[in-house]
Amino acid sequence: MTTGGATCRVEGESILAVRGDKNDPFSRGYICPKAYGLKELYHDPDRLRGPVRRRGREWEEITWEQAYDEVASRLIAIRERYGPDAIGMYSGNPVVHDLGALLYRTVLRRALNSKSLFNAAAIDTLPKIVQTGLMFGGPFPSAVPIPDIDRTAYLLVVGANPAVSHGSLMTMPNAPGRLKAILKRGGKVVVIDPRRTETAKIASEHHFIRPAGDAAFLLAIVHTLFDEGLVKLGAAASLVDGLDTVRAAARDFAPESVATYCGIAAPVIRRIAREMSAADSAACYGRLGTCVQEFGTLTSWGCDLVNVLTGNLDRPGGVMFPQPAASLDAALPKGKGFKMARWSSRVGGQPEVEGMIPSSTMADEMLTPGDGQVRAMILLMTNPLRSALHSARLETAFAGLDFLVAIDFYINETTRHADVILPTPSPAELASYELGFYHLSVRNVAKWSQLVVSPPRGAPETWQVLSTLSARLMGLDGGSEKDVDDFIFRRLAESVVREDDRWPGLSVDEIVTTLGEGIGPERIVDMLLRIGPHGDGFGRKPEGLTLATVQASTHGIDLGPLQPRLPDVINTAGGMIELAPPMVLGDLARLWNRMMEPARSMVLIGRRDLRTSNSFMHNLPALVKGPNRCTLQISPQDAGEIGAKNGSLVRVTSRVGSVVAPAEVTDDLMPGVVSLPHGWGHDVEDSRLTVAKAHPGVNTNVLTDDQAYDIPSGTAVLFGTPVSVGLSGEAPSG
Ligand SMILES: Nc1nc2c(c(=O)[nH]1)N[C@H]1C(S)=C(S)[C@@H](COP(=O)(O)OP(=O)(O)OC[C@H]3O[C@@H](n4cnc5c(=O)[nH]c(N)nc54)[C@H](O)[C@@H]3O)O[C@H]1N2
Ligand SMILES: Nc1nc2c(c(=O)[nH]1)N[C@H]1C(S)=C(S)[C@@H](COP(=O)(O)OP(=O)(O)OC[C@H]3O[C@@H](n4cnc5c(=O)[nH]c(N)nc54)[C@H](O)[C@@H]3O)O[C@H]1N2
Ligand SMILES: [Mo]
Repeated sequence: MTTGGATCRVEGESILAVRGDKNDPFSRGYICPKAYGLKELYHDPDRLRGPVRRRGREWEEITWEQAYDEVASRLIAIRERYGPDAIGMYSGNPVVHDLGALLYRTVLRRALNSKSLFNAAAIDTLPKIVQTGLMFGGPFPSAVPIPDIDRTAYLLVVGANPAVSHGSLMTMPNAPGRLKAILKRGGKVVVIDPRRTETAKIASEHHFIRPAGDAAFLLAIVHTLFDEGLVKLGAAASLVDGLDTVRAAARDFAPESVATYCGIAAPVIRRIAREMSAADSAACYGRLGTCVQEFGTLTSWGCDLVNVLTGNLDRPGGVMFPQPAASLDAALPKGKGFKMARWSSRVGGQPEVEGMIPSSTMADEMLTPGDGQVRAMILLMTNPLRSALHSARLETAFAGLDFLVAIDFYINETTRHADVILPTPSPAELASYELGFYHLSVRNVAKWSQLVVSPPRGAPETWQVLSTLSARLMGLDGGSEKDVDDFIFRRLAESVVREDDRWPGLSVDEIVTTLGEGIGPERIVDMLLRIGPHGDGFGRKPEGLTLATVQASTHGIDLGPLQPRLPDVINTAGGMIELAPPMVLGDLARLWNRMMEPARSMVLIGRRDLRTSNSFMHNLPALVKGPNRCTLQISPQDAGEIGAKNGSLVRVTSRVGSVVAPAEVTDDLMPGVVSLPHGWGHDVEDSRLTVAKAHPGVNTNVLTDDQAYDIPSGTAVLFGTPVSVGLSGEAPSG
């Protein structure tokens, strides 16, 4: 049985082993450590198999019918009393891997009709969404240029650690192998990071940067390109607006002026600019370190300016736009791809972006009385009390809600506050198709992964839970599941099929009739594949893809390397790449002011390791065994100053909180920077996480500050929190 890039050996209801699938054309046998977790997650006795309701400090098992009744009646009562915005929803990171959740959360959002919609993307990607939306026109994710890593001659990695994370906005199996292949073919990988990461250790060179120094560093590259006459636009040549404005904006950012602030010497910055301009192809890739920092939008902009101005947008080996076989963005009207700031968050005034408000606003919206105050929350696969900023304030906010429902399979630090928990099956029990990630993938591929084991009898799939809740909230509960799904499917078909589309004469009626027997995510993916760029157009191109042909190819279909398609992607109102969006330029003064301030003496950044997936894999013995990984990494110089040695307990204090963690002294860290991983702190009594509680670690988001955010996008600062550190006499918290 194969799933994702993995093959699983199954006997009865047990998963015996998980291995890489050597015949998968994309992964070639490599699987991410998370896939190894499939088996342990499936067998984890702490994982909920049916809905539970809280009774004081106890949990009682209830039927699905009781659960739906309770959730719907409580939510409807709150909506009637306080209006739709009083019900918030936060959809978390695992949603992107759960096809049913990804497709049917949209339905639930429509049913809620609330402005209080939070999203993991609004904690980790908003600056990129805003910047690519303004520059290229959106919608996210189809306007994000992705490094063509398999063909590039020069990769500049800024604030990302793909060797551990497998990329994300450059999704790929076997990132270390692909990075090494660049060097093997004579290319170069340059890493800019305050930590000498696993990626840096593979790279040709690594430079420490002071956290949040990136916007200045990238603008200094842009400055150099103009200053030394190296600007070339390549495929973008006839498609850019605002080149002179960029030149003027970069004038003040000479490498010599920013070197002290960002910590990278001027000659190095100039050399990188020259090398990128001269390389046969080059790509600048930024990820979390460019997003969850003080200047996320400016930094994300800087990355793509470098890509455009070195002639690398939309060329093989540069950054390119994937063309997924199935996409929900199929039919947005041209020029209307991206929307933001149609309203602002009620309390902090942060702009809405594509219907989401930044997660930095969540506690405010829950705690501040008044019209529109959030009084109930729906959590869809998220653990914000460990993954979102300023945990203490958020804890108060969640504890004070009138009603909380979690669609989740653990009773963890957040869901313990829930009134009802609705567990959906574990990933091994669901078929999957990476609808979201194929937009960000370094190759065009299409693979349907069958479920490995069947969910228990009577247990609904994720889409069924979301569809049932949506139906009840919309007052459609009289109809059968099939009736409701037919209704949902028709609405979706109407939104993705355009008259001037690639399939002449194809109508919604024809689609709905042809797929009339189907139900759930499979039917939707079938439609999206068939109307997609490689599809069969409902028989109009018989050799094209359908769900059946994709499913029949157990190892996945390779649709080849990324292809140039810039004119197709640009979706701004003016039809041009907006190199200098006013909203982005407007933030330069803030950067400039910051550069004039004295440097912060100590700041905290995050860290991922191979055996984590944010906060939720710590209950799996194979993924937590071994030495404690929740350590405070600190440079020898800083450790010396406070008298800390390996293992010394160090207190880290920010404006909003304080934690104690064991020191790990390492010259991998830049002096003036300390690093703690996130997702730990499994230290609350009433969670049900037996294994995680035995390896609690500390919660770094006790320290992150709700008043620190990137202004244009509202994104919380998770990296670069000013802290003080000192030896602690006490036992570690937790
Ligand atoms: N194993 C594993 N893989 C994962 C995840 C996981 O939890 N575990 N999470 C997934 C998720 S949700 C995401 S979003 C992706 C994230 O993917 P990545 O962004 O590749 O992952 P991070 O390790 O957070 O890398 C961010 C890097 O930015 C650096 N950094 C911090 N501050 C700054 C700064 O100011 N400037 C610069 N230049 N660098 C800075 C950090 O040291 C770190 O190396 O990973 C995904 N993959
Ligand atoms: N300080 C700091 N904070 C960070 C980060 C950082 O680098 N530093 N990274 C940030 C990033 S990039 C992200 S994306 C967020 C992620 O943060 P979250 O979106 O909160 O993701 P997780 O922490 O993985 O929590 C996932 C939740 O979903 C549940 N779950 C997991 N899989 C499934 C499933 O298949 N079905 C069901 N029903 N439930 C499931 C788990 O039990 C858990 O409660 O964290 C952010 N927080
Ligand atoms: Mo993320």
